Amino acid sequence: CDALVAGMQRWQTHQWHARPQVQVSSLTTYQPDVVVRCPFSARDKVGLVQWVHPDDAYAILQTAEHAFKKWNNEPRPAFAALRQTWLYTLADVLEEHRHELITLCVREAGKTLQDAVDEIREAVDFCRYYAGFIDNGFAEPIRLPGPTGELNQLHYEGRGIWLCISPWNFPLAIFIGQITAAIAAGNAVIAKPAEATSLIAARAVELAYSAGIPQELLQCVPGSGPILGDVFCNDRRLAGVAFTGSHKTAHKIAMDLAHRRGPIASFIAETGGQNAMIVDSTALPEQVVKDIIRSAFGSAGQRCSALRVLYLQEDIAEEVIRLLQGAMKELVVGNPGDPATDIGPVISMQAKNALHAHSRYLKSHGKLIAKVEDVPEEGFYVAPAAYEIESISELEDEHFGPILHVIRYRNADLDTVIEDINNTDFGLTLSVHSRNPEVSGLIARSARVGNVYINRDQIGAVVGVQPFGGLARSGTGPKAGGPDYVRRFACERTVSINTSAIGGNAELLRKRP
Ligand code: UN1
Repeated sequence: CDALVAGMQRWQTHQWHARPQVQVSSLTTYQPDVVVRCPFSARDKVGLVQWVHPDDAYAILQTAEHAFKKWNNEPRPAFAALRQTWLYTLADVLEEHRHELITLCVREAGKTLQDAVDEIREAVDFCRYYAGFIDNGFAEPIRLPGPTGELNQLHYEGRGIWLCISPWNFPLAIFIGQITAAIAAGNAVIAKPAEATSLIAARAVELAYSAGIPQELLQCVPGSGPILGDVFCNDRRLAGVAFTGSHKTAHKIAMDLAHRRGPIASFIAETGGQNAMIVDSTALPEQVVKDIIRSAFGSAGQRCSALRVLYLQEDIAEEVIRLLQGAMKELVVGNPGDPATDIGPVISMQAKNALHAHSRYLKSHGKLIAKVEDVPEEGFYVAPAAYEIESISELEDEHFGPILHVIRYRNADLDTVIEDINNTDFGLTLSVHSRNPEVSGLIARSARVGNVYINRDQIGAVVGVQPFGGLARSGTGPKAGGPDYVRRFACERTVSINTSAIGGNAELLRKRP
C-alpha cells in the first residue's frame, strides 16, 4: 500500500486533457473544453475534455468503414497474430501505467484505492483473456465434419464497425473489455465513454495506440450520450453496439437500431439489476454480515451486481440486523484516496440527489434499520443506510448507491420470495446463504438470474473464472469475461468445398479475394 501511494504521488496534481481521438481531416465545429472535477471535492480540477460534435459522426464512421475494409482484407493468420500482439502488449502497457491510471480512477471516478487497483487488474485480465480467443477460429478456420471429397469450415471474422458505449462505474475495465473484445474479433471500433469518465478513457486509448492498435481501427468520441448515441445508432454503417448502462438507455438503443434501414445490427447490452440475497435460518450470521457489507456498500453500491434487497428468514433476522448495525458503525466514508477509507462518494450531484429522494421515500414507507452517521459534508457522499420494507414490488427501478432494502420472510414463503424476485424482470446477480444444500440448490435452480453466488458475496466477478452478465431486463448476454463474448462480436462464415473438383483447395481461402 505504501509503495502504491508513493507511486501515485507524482500524479496527484497532474491535469489531464482529453481531445477527440478520431481520424478525420478536420473537426467541423470547435467545441469548448468541459472541466472535469473530483466527485469528492468540487474545487479540485482533474482536467479538461473536448467533446465530439455530432456533425463529425459521418467522417468518423467513414474512417472506421475504410479501416475495417482494409484490415479485413489482410491475410487472416497475420492479422489475427497482430491483434493478439496488440492486446497482450496493451495488458503490459496498462500494468506499467498503473499508478497514473489508479490516480485517475480515484480522482475522476471517485474510486477507493482498493477498487481502483481491482479496476486496473480487471482491465488487464480482459486484454489477456480476449486475446486468447483469437486462436479459436479467427486465424485458422475450424474444421467441421463432412463426407469424403468435401471440406467444411467455419471461419470467424469481424462484422464491421462496433460502437462501444461504456459506463462510468467501471471506466477502465468495462471500457477496455468492450474494445478489446471487438478488436479481438477483427472489427473497427468507435468507443463512446461515459461523460463522467472521459479522461480515463482517453488515456486508455492513448495507451492502446502505444501498444500498436492503429488509430483508424480505434476512435474515441467523448461527448453527450443521447446526442452522439442518436447519430451513430441511426447510421446503417454500424454493424453492432455493445452497451453497458441503464436498461432504459438499452431500450432506446434497441429501438433506434430496429428502426434503421439496411443491415440488421447486433446488440449486446449489460444493464442493471434488483439483486437479492436470501439468508435462511441455517446461515452463519458473521459470514452473512461481512458479505452484505461488501455486496451492498462496497464501491458505494455503484455496481450493477450490487446487493439491493436482502431477504432474511424470520428466525435469523434479528441477529443479522443487530450484527449489521454494529458492522455499519465501523464503516469509514470519506476521501477515496485515503487507504483507511471503505466507501467513497457517488459519481455526481444528480446521483446524490436521486438517492436522497429515494431515502426520503423509504423513511415514510419503510423503517430505518441502520445508517452511517459520519459522512463528509463536501463532495457527493451518500450515507450508507439499510431500510426495512414489505415487498420488492415497492421498488420499481434499481437505486444505484449504498442503500439496502431488507425484507423478512417465513420459511413457508420461500417459493413466493423467488417468484417475487423473478417478477421484477431483472435477472443479474443473486446470492444465497444457507447451510442446507437443498435450499441453496432450489434457489439456484429457480431464480432467473445470470450469476448465482452461494455462501459468499455477490460482486467482483473474475474475468475467465466467473463470466458475468444477466438476462431479461438485465441484459442480452453473452457474458463478459466468458467463452462466448468475443464470438458475439464476430461474424461466422461457413465454407463448403468440393475438394475433388479442380480448384477445391482450402489454402485458397487463406487470402480474401
Ligand atoms: C457493473 O457494475 O456494470 O461482478 C458490472 C462485478 C463486476 C461487474 C460489475 N465484475 O461486480
